[in-house]
Amino acid sequence: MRIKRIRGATVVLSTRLLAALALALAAGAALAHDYTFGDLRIAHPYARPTPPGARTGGAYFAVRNNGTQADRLVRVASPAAQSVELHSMTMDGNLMKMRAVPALDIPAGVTVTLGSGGYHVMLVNLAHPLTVGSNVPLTLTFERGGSIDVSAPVEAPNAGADIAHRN
Ligand SMILES: [Cu+2]
Repeated sequence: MRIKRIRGATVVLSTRLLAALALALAAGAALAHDYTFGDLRIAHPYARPTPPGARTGGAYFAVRNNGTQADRLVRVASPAAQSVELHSMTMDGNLMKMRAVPALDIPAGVTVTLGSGGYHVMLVNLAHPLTVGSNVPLTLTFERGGSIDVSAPVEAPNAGADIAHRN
């Protein structure tokens, strides 16, 4: 909880609002890609372009759990790839290790961001390369919250800083 004084008036900014603002800033101009369903909010899904011949690609988003009970992301599906896996990435000395995780915990009141901390959606055996401007449909399934279809635009790595970006 942070309290700010403006001209004698006390403005109380809730931690939830601050988190939302932080998320909004992180997501930049791509806020239009938000999906709210039940207690969950999916912010700024995106995928990265892949070079020709690449078999795998990565997709990312943030999940906010506004509820009072923990949830879990248990499955991601996409017609863009033969299979879709949830991965964590950790450093083992100088070695980057990716491993499949069966589910991703989304605690109550918490935003879990794929892309930071090493979590990502791995698209395995892509149907075709992911090109900037195309969209990757993803179906996210949560243990409590159920399933939602989102569209992840393929964005170049610097697109987050591009204020003119819109889809
Ligand atoms: Cu991976």
